[in-house]
Amino acid sequence: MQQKHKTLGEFIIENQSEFQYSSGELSKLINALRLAAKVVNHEVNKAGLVDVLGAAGDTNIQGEDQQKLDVLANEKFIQTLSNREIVCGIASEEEDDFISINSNDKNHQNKYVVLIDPLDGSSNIDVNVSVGTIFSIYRRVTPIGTPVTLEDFLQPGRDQVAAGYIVYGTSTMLVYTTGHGVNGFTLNPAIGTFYLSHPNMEFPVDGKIYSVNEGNYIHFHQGVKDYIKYCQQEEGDRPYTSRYIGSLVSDFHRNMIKGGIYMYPKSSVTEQGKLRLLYECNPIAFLAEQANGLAIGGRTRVLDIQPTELHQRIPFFCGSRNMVAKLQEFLEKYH
Ligand code: P6P
Repeated sequence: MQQKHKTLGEFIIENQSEFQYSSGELSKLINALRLAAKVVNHEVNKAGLVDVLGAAGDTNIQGEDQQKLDVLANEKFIQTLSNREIVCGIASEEEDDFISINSNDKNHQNKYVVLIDPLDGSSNIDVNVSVGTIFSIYRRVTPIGTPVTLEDFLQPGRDQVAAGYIVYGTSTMLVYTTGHGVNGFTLNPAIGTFYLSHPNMEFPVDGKIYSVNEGNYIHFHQGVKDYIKYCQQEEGDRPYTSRYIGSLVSDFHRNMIKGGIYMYPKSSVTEQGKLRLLYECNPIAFLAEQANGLAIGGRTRVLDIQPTELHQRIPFFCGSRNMVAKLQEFLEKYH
């Protein structure tokens, strides 16, 4: 069968051997995320009917409580993952603490934990701009059969077994890696099937797009300011184009296809940065490196950062290899 017409289900089965030591659980886990993505996609796509369905907090025309979409997305992903007893723990941007999934069957040997940002950029929903779900999967490090601990979640990004995102854009795509490259699947909403539309996704080594909220410019580190000015100078293939959607998944997805760099620096306002290490930066960094790009948290490789807190924030820069390397030159000047 041609690569491009393969469904996500067929792709998972064909690549089962990639999931080292997995007895099919990781495949079941990716399948569960696929199901939850379709449910959330349905809700996101009808969000524009708020006047008809009622805004969050109201009761909709069916008399149901209308939930905020990020709360609903959180519930759908947690429910889907918990019901199938394929994970032993879940951490979410929407949950203060991690959730331990106590399996009923004592012999059940769940060995994976999932960390998730159920609906990143959800403030864009009200203005009909694309949003995304980001997920990160690890093998637990504490003994199988015992309740998970914080240690199972505070693992460096280099130990992820899989990571990916769903982007709810002009079309809905699921993009993920298990450490063997990055593959993108587009949903055919008419039949609810994801098809392999972007095999072996890779960042162009160079790019001409920079993505940053320039409204924060005055608060940035001098090295970041100098790099932004470098992007704007008229020389060689510059000035570059500025594109910033305000949705990490969307900016990252576009830059991976076209080439570019995404930056969320720390600043005098956000002293640690804004993005969360565990369920935003680590999964996106894993994808970036698997797509021949780079991801740094300033002077360090994101995937080498040892997490200390569930919701910790870091400065985040990722994208085309040569663009991130050039930024690093500017950052090094001031250390
Ligand atoms: P700002 C969305 O809230 C998010 O976490 C990312 O998806 C996005 O890139 C960034 O924050 C936008 O933040 O401060 O520029 O509005």
